[in-house]
Amino acid sequence: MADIFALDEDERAISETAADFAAEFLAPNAVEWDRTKHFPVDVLRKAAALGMGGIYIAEDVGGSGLRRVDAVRIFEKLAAGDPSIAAYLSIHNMVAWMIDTYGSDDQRRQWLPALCSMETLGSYCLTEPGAGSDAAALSTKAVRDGDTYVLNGVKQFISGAGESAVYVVMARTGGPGPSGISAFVVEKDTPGLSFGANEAKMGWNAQPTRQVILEDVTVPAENLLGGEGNGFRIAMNGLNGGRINIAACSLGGATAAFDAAVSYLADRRAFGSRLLDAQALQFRLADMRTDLEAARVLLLRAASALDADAPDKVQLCAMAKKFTTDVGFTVANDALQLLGGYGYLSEYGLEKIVRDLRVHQILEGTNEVMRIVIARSVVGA
Ligand code: FAD
Ligand code: 2MC
Repeated sequence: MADIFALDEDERAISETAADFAAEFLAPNAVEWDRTKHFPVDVLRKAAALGMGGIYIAEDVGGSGLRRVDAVRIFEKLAAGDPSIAAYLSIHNMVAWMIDTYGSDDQRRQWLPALCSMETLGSYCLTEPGAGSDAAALSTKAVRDGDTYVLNGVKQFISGAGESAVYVVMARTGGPGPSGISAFVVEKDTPGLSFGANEAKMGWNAQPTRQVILEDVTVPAENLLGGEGNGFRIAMNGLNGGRINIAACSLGGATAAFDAAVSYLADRRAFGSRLLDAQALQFRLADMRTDLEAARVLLLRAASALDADAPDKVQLCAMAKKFTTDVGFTVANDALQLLGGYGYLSEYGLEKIVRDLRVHQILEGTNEVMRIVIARSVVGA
């Protein structure tokens, strides 16, 4: 097995490309995009031109054909520039992967080239007002009518909604529970599809979050992905990769906050010396650095398990998501503390990172749900 900790020349080039992109196009604008709630689609398309619109999508439809270990390294680097934009890109990649993996050749050719170039953007629609953690209780309905399906329901908290052209929507075609759920591709211009207001949020302000409202939305039967009754499994398999990508976004954001704190402490003088010389603060930095490295190791372990389709991939992705997003938030919040009052000012960028990383403990499965997944693997349920 390849050593996931030793990067070869190609892997280093991929990682450096993402880091350079983040430094040039994301970091200088992140605070302003957060303040103005600007979703920079033009910059996303620039990332796509470098292959980041379809990182682990097959090359025949415009993807980059890379592995999950490459993807988490890319998302970590991008998030060091802006966690919110990196996280949207991760959701877009998850949507593209679901179509690539479960779609027919016709479906792949219909939607993936434009998704990979990010000429069109993708959104993932699982959560509903009445069904979040208990996703298999969703109530959006899809009823077969001749050569079409008619969808009715409301999806809640949908990232990219209103801007995306392609919505992968999980809806009920059968009885209660996971086996009654199917996945559909719904295009933005379909009559009956509308969007709620852009939610006012604590963080993730550089990407929109809206309800997706489906009122007698009629799609061709060919928009069904992977056959009736397979939607929940498709949604969950998408989320395994989504969870480690979000974790990578926490790692990148927290690493940027940590680096900023170290630089600040090296410059800041108090009580006759540099704050960086205070051993109490050095010990704090040592703990933060250790936690980040531990998170990185677990994340690469989970990504590698996903690449290998290992039997324990689901729980490893859940562990990496829980551990890394908790560590990421704590490290970013500690970094803010190390800047004293300046950490609290917007212009230093740290409070934005803390706000962005907070939601990673909630979405793509809350960290309580991650414990459910891990615990089931322990008790054998
Ligand atoms: P609930 O399920 O109501 O949970 C409330 C609390 O109870 C949580 O702390 C939860 O962990 C806890 N809890 C629930 N059940 C249990 C249990 N059995 N044991 C212990 N604790 C439990 N969804 C999408 O489908 N697509 C998106 O693009 C998307 N983007 C999002 C963007 C943002 C900014 C946000 C905030 C959310 C987004 N979501 C998206 C939704 C997100 O996945 C859900 O918010 C999340 O899964 C939790 O669901 P909920 O909010 O309904 O909370
Ligand atoms: N990977 C692959 N398959 C999975 C899976 C996973 N991660 N999780 C469940 N499955 C399969 C499972 O193996 C089972 O298959 P089978 O019928 O062949 O045995 C089937 O799916 C049903 O699973 P469960 O019996 O475990 O279903 P249950 O209703 O108990 O729920 C739970 C499981 C709680 C883990 C699931 O509902 C869940 O993950 N909830 C959280 C929802 C979530 O993550 N939402 C995120 C929305 S997206 C978002 O936030 C964004 C920002 C994009």
